Amino acid sequence: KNISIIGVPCDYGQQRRGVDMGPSAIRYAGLQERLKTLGYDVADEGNIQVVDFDEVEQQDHRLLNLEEVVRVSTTLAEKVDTVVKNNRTPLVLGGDHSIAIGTLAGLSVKYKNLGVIWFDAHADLNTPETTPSGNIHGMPLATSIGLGHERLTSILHSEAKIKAENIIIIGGRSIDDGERVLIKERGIKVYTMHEIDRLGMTYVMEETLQYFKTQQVDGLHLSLDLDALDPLYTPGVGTPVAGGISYRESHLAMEMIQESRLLTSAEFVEVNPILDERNKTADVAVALIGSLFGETLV
Ligand code: DIR
Ligand code: MN
Ligand code: MN
Ligand code: MN
Repeated sequence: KNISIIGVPCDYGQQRRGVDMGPSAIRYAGLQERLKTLGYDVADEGNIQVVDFDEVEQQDHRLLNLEEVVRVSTTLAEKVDTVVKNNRTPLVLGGDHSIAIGTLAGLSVKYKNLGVIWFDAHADLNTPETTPSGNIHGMPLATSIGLGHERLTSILHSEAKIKAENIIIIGGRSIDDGERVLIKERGIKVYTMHEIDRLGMTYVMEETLQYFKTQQVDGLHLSLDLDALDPLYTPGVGTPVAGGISYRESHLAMEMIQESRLLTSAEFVEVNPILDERNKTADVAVALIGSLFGETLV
């Protein structure tokens, strides 16, 4: 029962400032105490160093802040790899979702058949060719299956970091045209809000966890973008989308992941305190982390 917290104060994957304060907001919401109460040995590894300058000279409008994202991803990947080698569970705090490029690269050193649960309103499957925004936080899943700019796909090593068949996206409701094509081409599994409404979260999670058992994954990573939840509960995110996962549905999902005993790492991203209401979104993040790591109601 060892957890290592890694903060990544990165806001280079999108264009709204403030998400770099996410790690502080989540820590301030009582993360360490919450995990210690559950009996974990918690080590806070501090933050990955992110050079803070908001004027970047050369800009490729399809890959904004590319060099900065590459630098953060590389440092984070090495850190995650070290934590895993020390037999500790990495818990990564964002920062925008571009940081998942580094997290997954780091995990790929040990885990060769990693399962990934991607809780998000978005699919994050854009490439420089399909991106409507140029924001790299819309690209981490595509990058991790080996698609996109070589500088991003070759972090730590040049192979794909995860397999397309080992990805399950949950909560999708804002998916771009290019992402739809990729989802069909690669057969990527997506439970949109439609399936969650129709089948219920219990069924969705049972099927998800059963799938990863059948795939005999050697690890399971949860990448949770707070915009997966309805903005009613998590207003402090850069790209809120109405009609999201409810507070209880999200907790149920966390509790079921805990029950499965499959989880080997997690990351919580896109908390933006500037856009938030009294740290509400960070509070929800910490409550979800509590459920994910074993808090129960009685
Ligand atoms: C959109 C937004 N699909 C893009 N992506 C976001 O810019 O690629 N991901 N917000 O979390
Ligand atoms: Mn900044
Ligand atoms: Mn995302
Ligand atoms: Mn999102």
